[in-house]
Order: sequence, then C-alpha cells, then structure tokens
Amino acid sequence: MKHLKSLREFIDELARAGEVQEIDKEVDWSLEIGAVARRSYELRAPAPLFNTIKGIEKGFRVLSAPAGLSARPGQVYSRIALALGLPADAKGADIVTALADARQREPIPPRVLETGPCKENIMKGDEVDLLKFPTPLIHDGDGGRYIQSFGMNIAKTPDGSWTNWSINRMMLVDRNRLACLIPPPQHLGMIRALWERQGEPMPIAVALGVEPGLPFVGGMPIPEGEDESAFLGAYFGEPLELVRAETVDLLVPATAEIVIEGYVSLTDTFEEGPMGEYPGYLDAGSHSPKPVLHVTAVTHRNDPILPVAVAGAPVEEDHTGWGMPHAAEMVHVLRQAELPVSACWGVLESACHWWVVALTPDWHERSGLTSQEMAQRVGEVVFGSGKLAFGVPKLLLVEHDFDIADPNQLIWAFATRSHPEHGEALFPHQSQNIIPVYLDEHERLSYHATKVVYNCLLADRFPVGGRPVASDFAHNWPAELQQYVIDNWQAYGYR
Ligand SMILES: Cc1cc2nc3c(=O)[nH]c(=O)nc-3n(C[C@H](O)[C@H](O)[C@H](O)COP(=O)(O)O)c2cc1C
Ligand SMILES: [Mn+2]
Repeated sequence: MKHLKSLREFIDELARAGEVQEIDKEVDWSLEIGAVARRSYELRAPAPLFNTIKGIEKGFRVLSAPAGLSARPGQVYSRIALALGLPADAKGADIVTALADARQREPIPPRVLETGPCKENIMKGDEVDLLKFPTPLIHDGDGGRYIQSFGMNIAKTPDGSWTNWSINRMMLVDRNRLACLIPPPQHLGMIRALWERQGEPMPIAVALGVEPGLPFVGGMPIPEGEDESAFLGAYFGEPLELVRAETVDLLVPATAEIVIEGYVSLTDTFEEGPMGEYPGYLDAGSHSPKPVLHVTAVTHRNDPILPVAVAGAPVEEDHTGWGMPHAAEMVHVLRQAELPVSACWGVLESACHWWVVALTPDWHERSGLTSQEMAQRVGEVVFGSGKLAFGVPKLLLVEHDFDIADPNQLIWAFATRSHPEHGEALFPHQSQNIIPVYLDEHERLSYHATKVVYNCLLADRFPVGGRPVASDFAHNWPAELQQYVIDNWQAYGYR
C-alpha cells in the first residue's frame, strides 16, 4: 500500500494516471473556478489544477475535484483509490472494504516532527491575511467564499483526552475571521460544547491541502473519543507526521499546504450560508448566524495549493469522501454484530440517500433467518449505530451477486427483487440529519425521521441452487463461447 504523504505527491500520482488537468489560463476566484470544477465533475474529466488566479499572488493555486470520478474505463474511482494507496483500477466496494479492514487493527498515533514544509511561511497576529489565498465564491447563490471545503478541522477536548479530525465547511468573513458550520451532533460540535461549558473559546487548527488519505477519515464516522489521524495510521501501518501549531496547543500535518489557527468564539457570530449541499441542491433560505473563528496565525508552504470541493449534485467529494468511508464503517458495524455482511456502499448517484448492504449469498443457510427477519435485524444494527446512522435514511439489502457500486446493476436488482407490498421494513422516529430535502418541518426540527430497509433478498424465496440466474452475457453462454466472441469481436466487424 503506497502511503502518499502530501498533496503534492498525490498530484504527481494523479498526473501519472492522467487524472489532473493543469490550467494556466487565468481564472477568476469569483464563480469561474467553481464553474470549471463543476463541469469537470459532470464530464468526469481530470481534476482541474488552477495555476493562475486573477488578483492573487503568482504561485498560489487551487486544486478542485480531488476525489471526483473518472471517465477512464475501469478507473472510475482512481482518484479515491490513489489517495488511499490502492491501485488506480480498484473497485468501489474493495476501497470501502480496505478502510473497513483497518477498523480491526490497533490505532497508530501520529509522530511529532520538529518542523515541516507547512512552516515555510508564518503570519501571526496582525500579519494574518486570509485574503492572500484564492478562496473561491463557488456557486452563484452561496452566502460567501468558502476556504474550507476539503480540509481538516482539528480540535481536542479541554482535558486533552480526545483529538478529532473532521470536515465541516467554513466561510471567509474577512482577513482574519471565518464563519463555521459546527452542527451540535458532529464531533466538532460535541467538543465545542465542552469548551463552552468551561466558558472558553475552542482552540482549533484548520489544515488545508493535506496528505490525500486524511479527508477520507475526516468524513468517516468513527466513534466518539477516537482520533481519526491514529486510525489513518492503522490504515497505512505507519504513523502520520505532525508538527506543533504556532498559537494553539494542537498538532497539524507537517506537509499541509495551509494551516489556519485560532479560536472559535463563544459569543461572536456571522451570517453563514447558503451553500450547495450534498443532496444536490442550493437552498436560498438556508443561512443563519454561525460562530466566528478568530484567526491567530496562518502558516503555509511556498506556492500553496488550496483544495476545493464543489458541493452539490452527485458525484462530488461529499459523496466519495463521506459516502465511501461511511460505507466502510457500516461494514465494520455489521461485522461486529456478526451478520453475514459481504460489502456495503453509499450509492454515489443517489447523493448518498440510498445505501447498500450486501450479504454473502449463503446468508440464509448461515443465519436461519427469513429475508424479512434479516431486513429487520440489519435495520436495527445500522440505524441503531448512532453517528453512522445519522446520514443513512434508506438501505437496500441485497445478496452480493453483482457489483453493488454499479448503479445500473443496482437499479436492476432493486426494481426486480423488492416486493411492492411487503418489501419494506420501516423504522419510525430514527435519529437523522436534516439534509434530505424530502423531510417535513417536524422531522427537521426534531432531527428524527422514518428510515427504511428495502428488502431485495432472494435466498429464502428460492430453494438452494434454485435462484434465478442473471440472463446476461456473463451467465447465459458457455465461458469458452464468451471468450470466442470477445476474441472475434473485430472479426464480426465491430470496432
Ligand atoms: C467534502 C466533505 C464536506 C463535508 N462538509 C460537511 C459540512 O459542511 N458539515 C457537516 O456537518 N459535515 C460535513 N461533512 C461530513 C462530515 O465530515 C462527516 O459527517 C464526519 O463524520 C464528521 O466527522 P466526525 O464524525 O468526527 O464528527 C463533509 C464531508 C466531506 C467529505
Ligand atoms: Mn470523529
């Protein structure tokens, strides 16, 4: 497993795979960067690296779509795979399983270095000027310019027992202030509540442009009290390298492009939002006063690169960077419950509103349960798992006899295998984030909503060995004939 230790090593790797597009033409941080990036997601074109930004010091750059999908056949997930040290042609479910497997290993705490490239430039106190950076106004309709859309918020509890690394968006207010979205149920919100109880502002470091594996664990719902950086250590089998921040008692990635240090105020707020959101919509009414982060220091590499995720319609980093690690945690939780799970997936094209639990094809013989009992059991485990369940409203339960990351195969399975009358197991009044746009007012206010398992299991409806077989090229012709047809494809006149 290849551990890439900086955003720059990642960009080199992307370039080798044909997954980055350097753009020398001057672009405007106001809307143009967002528009180019958005179109690149929709075309599954390489990730744009903007080298020249109007009104911004030469050398300061933006990388967008760092974890977008690829149009290259067989390499759809290459950016995510490379970020996580896997081959560019890794399959979606295999990337998820690699993350899930690391949950069974001991965390490896980070190693502290004396210094690192993130200290090449240091601005403290009055010198701090966030306006130097090419922070984009992403969508026409956003409430402001978002500097934090794919970086790590690092905070620890007042007693120092738990450091948390997560992604929550932050908006530029002026040269030394940010407005922060800190939902109370997220770990950053829980840690902030502890500082609030002490009557102190929360020290925080925001690391932008970090080694490529980090954002994936930042989007992963590992349990309260666990440090995502030590989990990534377990994933790669070696410690992450961190350095001390300048003005807060926190450790930050040695190779980060930009590190913003400061304190989240107890009292100061600034109107934040709206912003494109992961269900794929921009809701003009979704803005409110949010806590202000007062910046005490900024450090950055020479010629820093700001990563930008353009949140909105699928597929972008909210779906890959949040959905894939969520699916990994789902595998882990089901394994711990000793259910016959084979793989899990957050359907990217559904904006991660549909999730898939795939059981081993022999689940029925192994468990002795009916499909309805199994649907109930899987729902209880997944929806009962706190942080993981919070963003998981709809589960499709299938046998793992097809590629669950292929939306075409999934739609086929869902449509043909779930019964219109009794194919759903409903779970009323479950803890749910307020993001899905179908929620009603009451559900939004209460952070609770009904969830569902769509039972697409077949094994208990057909005798052993009597399951209908997919009627496709791979299953209805002898293997030798398939190979003969493939070998002769051009001879038939196809190109
Ligand atoms: C690119 C990206 C952007 C995200 N933006 C937000 C956000 O603005 N607010 C939020 O609550 N969660 C956001 N998330 C999801 C959280 O990172 C995720 O729920 C994570 O589990 C939170 O960390 P925690 O479990 O340590 O609280 C984002 C995830 C990704 C990958
Ligand atoms: Mn956490």
